[in-house]
Amino acid sequence: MNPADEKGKIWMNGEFVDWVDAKIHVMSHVIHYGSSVFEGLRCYNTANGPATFRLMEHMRRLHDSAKIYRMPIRFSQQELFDACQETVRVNGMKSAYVRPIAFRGYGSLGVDPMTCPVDVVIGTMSWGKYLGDEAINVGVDVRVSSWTRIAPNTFPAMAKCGANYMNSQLIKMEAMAEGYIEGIALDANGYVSEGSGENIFIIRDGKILTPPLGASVLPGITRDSVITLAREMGYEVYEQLVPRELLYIADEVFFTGSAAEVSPIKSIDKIPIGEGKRGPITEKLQRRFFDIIEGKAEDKYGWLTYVYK
Ligand code: PPE
Repeated sequence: MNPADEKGKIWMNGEFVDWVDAKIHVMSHVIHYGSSVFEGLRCYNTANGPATFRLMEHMRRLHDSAKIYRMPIRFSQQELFDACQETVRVNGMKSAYVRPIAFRGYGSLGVDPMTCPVDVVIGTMSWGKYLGDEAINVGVDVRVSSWTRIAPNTFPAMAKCGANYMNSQLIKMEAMAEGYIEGIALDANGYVSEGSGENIFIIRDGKILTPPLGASVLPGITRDSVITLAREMGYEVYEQLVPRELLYIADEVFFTGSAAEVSPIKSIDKIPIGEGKRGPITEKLQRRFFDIIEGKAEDKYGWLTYVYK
């Protein structure tokens, strides 16, 4: 954690508490069983002031994740939306990574969570480039993971649940232990799924492909943004199953995510992708995406919510 962040406040169940005091009991359900649902989004310091990106969509997905896990959240999407904005304001941040999380708290142990309270917390922190400083311009080297993504009817991939990230950690740690920045997981049928914390896009012959929701992917909000922008720019975009080998013969491949933004992939399993550097369509999509989040282009979809106005 950044020491400056630790001087700030955390929103806990409707009240602000000092960062250092924002604690839960070690016997809380979430610690033992991974029973949390969470979000991650960025607040950008745009040319017109700090603004959160697609905040309502993130609050909707938080509620969706909670619903899948029968977890009652006592704050509406609008209340959580307002609380996120307020947390950025209270901490006086210009840019931030915002992390709302709902979890089964302290009550009883045992798998049945129903007697535990559902607590909701929002923290803000500074977070630089997710895949390293060079990732955005140069691209990253990744491998296909030996770990399969969570399979259908095991963990619901559409829910952003804390426990899903045990699978993500296996993917990430294996990749890093072998000198790669990230891993790409295949789904239970061997088709391309996603990264440990990113969706993936593949470009060949000018057409843009991304795995469908049925391939055990998180319905990424950046994924949706890139699909929207790519179609607006005249590209054909298909949500379709992607065989592993298509990765190697793609012209361009990139990751998307709130933390990763739009990050090009320059090699997979040591095979160079295209010319082994960021490709031209990826660069155009990045430019369009960054122009919006930097406040340089018109926000025609209403994706930004200004924090201090
Ligand atoms: N897939 C996974 C598994 C995932 O965790 C993320 C976000 C995405 C796709 C992209 O979703 P979206 O952010 O809505 O575009 N990963 C978050 C957490 C990463 C972390 O290390 O923590 C994020 O990017 O905030």
